[in-house]
Amino acid sequence: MFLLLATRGVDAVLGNMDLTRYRNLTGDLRPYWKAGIVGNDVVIGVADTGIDMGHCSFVDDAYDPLRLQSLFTNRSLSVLMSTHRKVVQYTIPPYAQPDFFGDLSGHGTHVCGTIAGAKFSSATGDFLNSVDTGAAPAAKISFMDTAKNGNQLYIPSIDYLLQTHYNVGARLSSDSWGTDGASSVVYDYISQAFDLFAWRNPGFLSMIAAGNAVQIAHTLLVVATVKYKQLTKCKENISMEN
Ligand SMILES: [Ca+2]
Repeated sequence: MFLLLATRGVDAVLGNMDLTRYRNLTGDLRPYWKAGIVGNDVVIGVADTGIDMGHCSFVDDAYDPLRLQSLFTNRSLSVLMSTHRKVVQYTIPPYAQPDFFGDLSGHGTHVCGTIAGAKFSSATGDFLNSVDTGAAPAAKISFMDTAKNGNQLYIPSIDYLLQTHYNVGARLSSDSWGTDGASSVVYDYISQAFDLFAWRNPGFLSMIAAGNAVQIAHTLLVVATVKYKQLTKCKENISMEN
């Protein structure tokens, strides 16, 4: 990637973040954007507490959030939205409760915003470049809503989760959640399931929260004990539903 940036005449910015740079993220400190790498034709699978589909970073006037909510009332469902500017699939697993749709906690909206959230500019027909624009503003999201409220996630089998994303073209997943406590310092069946999916699908990469317990600093817990992944940082707790 850095070689690619260099060949396009762009200096990659690695570290040295200070307050001045932090407050000027829309300047020249977006080397990937400057190189034209903004997530075009990329779908990223995410499982989390939900997405506020009326949020300015995700809303699409052709898809009324209230109508979407009515579709999900009292049932699990996968809604494909191939022309939605940001979310190509919103799905709720079979075991879900009636009120899974949406995001009361804000965690999932925050995560998806960091990844690919982008306000739409009707003037330019493109995304707005602002401090709250996600890392890949042209990318789209395949989303699995795994929480009815709060931050407790009910994750299905990992194979079901990742295959659901894979089926709509995702070759990346972002999973900003994990288990908690000392007993999670293991390579367990959840981590193994991520690796098994990667082994079966060599072009697929999962990006996983690196640690999920502030009381055990500098420690990788499930699911960050996966062997084939890229680590990020976030906090969310799960239980497994099969
Ligand atoms: Ca939800």
